[in-house]
Amino acid sequence: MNMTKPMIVKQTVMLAAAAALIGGNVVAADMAPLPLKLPIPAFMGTPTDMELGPNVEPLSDKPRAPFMAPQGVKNLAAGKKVTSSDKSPITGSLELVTDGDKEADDDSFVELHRRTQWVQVDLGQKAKIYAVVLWHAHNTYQVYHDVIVQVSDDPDFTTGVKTLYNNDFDNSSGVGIGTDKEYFEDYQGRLIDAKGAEGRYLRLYSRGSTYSALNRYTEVEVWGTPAE
Ligand SMILES: [Ca+2]
Ligand SMILES: [Ca+2]
Repeated sequence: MNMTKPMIVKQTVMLAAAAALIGGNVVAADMAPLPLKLPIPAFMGTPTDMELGPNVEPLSDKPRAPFMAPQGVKNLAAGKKVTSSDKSPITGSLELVTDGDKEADDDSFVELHRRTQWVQVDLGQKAKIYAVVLWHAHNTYQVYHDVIVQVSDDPDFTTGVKTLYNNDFDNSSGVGIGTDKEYFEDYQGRLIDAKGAEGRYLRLYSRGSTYSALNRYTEVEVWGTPAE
């Protein structure tokens, strides 16, 4: 113990010049926690009995750790144009996906038909993306199926497609098998690490939830910087 102590002190001093300690983690000085504005939690407590597959992430009662991204990143999806596989949503309109309203209210989401559907956000230009944050619906406990998030420069997603997230473990949506976890919706949304992937268009798939066969989208945020 006594022998290792001086070494740790030395490392800390060296790192202090180019880094900060945030949430117990050493972080480069040009990084900062993503400035997310979260909606009001709509429910508390534990889920009622629900039949869940083996692919569901256990519920956590802790808030999500801050996500570190380069300073100055913005939500590039704000107010941007949204298109969809569903040309006539059941309720709401596609603009609701990027209008900034993430609350769990009945007029805050667009509701698409059953089976696999997608929404697509056009960022307007190519961007370097660090995080995608997605709220389907957080009015009650539920797990969405076949959550797939892809980025491309091709609006038709036929070429240059990068998959950022895919939890369609049985390929029921036909986009390919994914190994990511299913998860419970909540007010924090799902934050997906995009690791600096580049592209202009984001496409987000789903195939109903444990609550409903329909597909709700409350908000999509795409945090990044315009690409050079
Ligand atoms: Ca919204
Ligand atoms: Ca599936």
